[in-house]
Amino acid sequence: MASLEIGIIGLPNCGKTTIFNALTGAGVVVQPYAATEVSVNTGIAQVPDERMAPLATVEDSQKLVPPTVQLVDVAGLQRGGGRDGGLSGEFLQALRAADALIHVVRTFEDDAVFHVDGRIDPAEDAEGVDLELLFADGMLISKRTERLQRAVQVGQKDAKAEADLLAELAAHLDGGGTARTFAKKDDLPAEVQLELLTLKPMMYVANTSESGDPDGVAALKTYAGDAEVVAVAGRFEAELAEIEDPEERAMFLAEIGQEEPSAPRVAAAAFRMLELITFFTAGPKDVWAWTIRKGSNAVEAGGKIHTDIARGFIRAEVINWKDLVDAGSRAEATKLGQLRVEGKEYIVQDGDVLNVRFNV
Ligand SMILES: Nc1nc2c(ncn2[C@@H]2O[C@H](COP(=O)(O)OP(=O)(O)O)[C@@H](O)[C@H]2O)c(=O)[nH]1
Ligand SMILES: [Mg+2]
Repeated sequence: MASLEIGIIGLPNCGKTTIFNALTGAGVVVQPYAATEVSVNTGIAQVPDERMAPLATVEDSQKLVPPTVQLVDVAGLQRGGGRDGGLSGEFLQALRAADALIHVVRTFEDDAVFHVDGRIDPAEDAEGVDLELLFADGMLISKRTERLQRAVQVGQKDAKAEADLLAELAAHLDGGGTARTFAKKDDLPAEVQLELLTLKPMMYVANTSESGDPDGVAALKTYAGDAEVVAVAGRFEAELAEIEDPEERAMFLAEIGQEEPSAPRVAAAAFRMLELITFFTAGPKDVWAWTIRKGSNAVEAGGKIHTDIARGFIRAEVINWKDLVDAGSRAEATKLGQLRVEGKEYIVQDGDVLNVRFNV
């Protein structure tokens, strides 16, 4: 899997760029009364993993290489946009390229920050944006159905089957469902699957004031149902991201009673929604964290490190990171019988440390 790309969406002024800055430390200028023109900021967020430092100690590693995700701050979503002629092509293009979406919802109160409806209502705001995504998908389906008509009329079976499936999906969306909850989603043509916005995994970030806005966050959680909701004090954390000195950062965080920045919590939730797990490779040079789909086998994991490794795979030595840290060294872990030898079919587990043997 190439670098994972997560699109950040939400109403104008809900704090997308601020959250983007908090997560990437990119220091992109926020515009207080943001215009709605499309603009796309792209940044790389490192995903800190607290298991890496103890591993580095055991292996005497010089360097930590955490996984990264690519974040894209996508402005330009307007409520009603889907109904009056559709959301802009550029906006949709940026969204459709994303592997998953983070939907930012404002819970913070601040009279100085304009809200399109002049009130704070997280559940209703979230629903408004989610409806736009549904409208965009509805448009996509009707355009595609239209293009299929000729083929259907001349009796092409495949076209008929697809048109029927699209009609079922359209009815499902009309009933308030998303493409994610459409039972036959896997039967849709691959290019349709890639373009449907409500098929993408989505999580919510509540952009809170420093007090945490418990009521607003609770309302959003009720609306979100099974979807992940992570609360982030956006403006505070965007300022935090600009502080270099670790001690000063810790003091700043303590002010709002938080131990660490939100980035790891957002990342962990994103990994859960994408069904990703992390495995490690560790040696004297460095400790690397790698992300793969849950259920991947040892060869696929090897291929993540290098295609040669997948091609020439012989076997993998595997140990759980905690067992290795507790044993204190690889030699000690081997004595304790904790270092296992696994073959190609081994399903890699979250937290595994892998040492892959391969032919070149
Ligand atoms: N009080 C407060 N203001 C915020 C917070 N997050 C963002 N803002 C302000 O809201 C305005 C819009 O934020 P921005 O990130 O540009 O929103 P976007 O249009 O969704 O990208 C800016 O003036 C931000 O400083 C927050 O957590 N608290
Ligand atoms: Mg913005």
